[in-house]
Amino acid sequence: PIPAPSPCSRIPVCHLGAEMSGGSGGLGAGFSYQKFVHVALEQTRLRTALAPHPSQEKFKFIKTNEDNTIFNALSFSAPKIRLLRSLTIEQKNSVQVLDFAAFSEPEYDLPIFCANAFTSPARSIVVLDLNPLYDTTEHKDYRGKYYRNLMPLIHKYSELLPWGGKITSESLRFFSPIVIWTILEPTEANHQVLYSAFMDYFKVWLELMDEAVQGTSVEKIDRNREAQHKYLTWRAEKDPGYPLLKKLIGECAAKELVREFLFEGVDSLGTKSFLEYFPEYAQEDGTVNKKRSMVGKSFETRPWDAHGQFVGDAGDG
Ligand code: BLA
Repeated sequence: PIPAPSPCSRIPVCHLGAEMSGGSGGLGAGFSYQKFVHVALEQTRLRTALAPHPSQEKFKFIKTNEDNTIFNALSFSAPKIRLLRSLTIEQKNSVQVLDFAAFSEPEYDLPIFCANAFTSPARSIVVLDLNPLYDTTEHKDYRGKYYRNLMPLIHKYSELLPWGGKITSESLRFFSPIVIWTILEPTEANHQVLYSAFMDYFKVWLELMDEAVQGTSVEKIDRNREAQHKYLTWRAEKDPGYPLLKKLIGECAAKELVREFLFEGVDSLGTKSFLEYFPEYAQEDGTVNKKRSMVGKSFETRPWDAHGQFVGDAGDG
């Protein structure tokens, strides 16, 4: 399909000229997330046939406010995979960003692969997870199905990628017991560990995808679709990366990138609004509260035990 004309001047509708080079190599804070994406796509192609997703065309070339900033946006679909997309942002000698996610077709209740890293010369802020489609505290069967066997992954990395401290409380329901939430010094050694964890987690997701069997009942498929839509709705509205995107490409393009690329499906998989899913954010005039969190930050320490059982915030008593 031909992408719809964009009202945003920073997202060119017609692409002339040569394609920008993909791997810009080790830039910025000393390294690049391009290799993560490259190897993940290679691994995916060993198992399935990736086809370009329609959203890719429109977002391949994004103009930024700053000359030293390179955006790379790729998106695909495949059998069982509704959307696999990645965005990297590279700023010479400063910021490096990775946002890599994979969403299954609603016929499957697969977790959502989620790898987010924001690296500045000061630190790397990282979330790596197989985000559950269903809250694992409420849905013990879902936790058993996908996470019981994966708990060793958390032991493998808990020392080198320790819990990052207090976090937006609302985020927790989108995280699984094997989430890696960490803040690191942006050293080469830490980058290597992160790469290793990223590949381990992504290979696990690919394995789950391979084994996934299609849900049979319409109700189950509808439920999966709505759960994915709720997740997309949350992230399209409250993702912590948005202010930076807005700064780099402007509000109009940032909004399109979020709704039509990063969280594509938010406008098609369901019709419920943000406030229908998250009424606690409603303001008196009916608009969405711009605060990221209504509850505030909590969970000083990892709130799951070794078995993936939610134990909450020890610090809050
Ligand atoms: C910070 N990013 C954060 C934090 C989290 C995440 C948990 C710490 C602050 C907080 O507690 O909210 C990531 N939160 C997530 C993810 C989910 C979630 C992945 O709920 C999924 C459900 N980060 C990015 C991208 C950019 C980015 C693409 O993933 C930039 C384009 C930037 N993240 C970024 C910045 C901060 C941050 C600048 C620090 C500033 C802040 O805390 O707001």
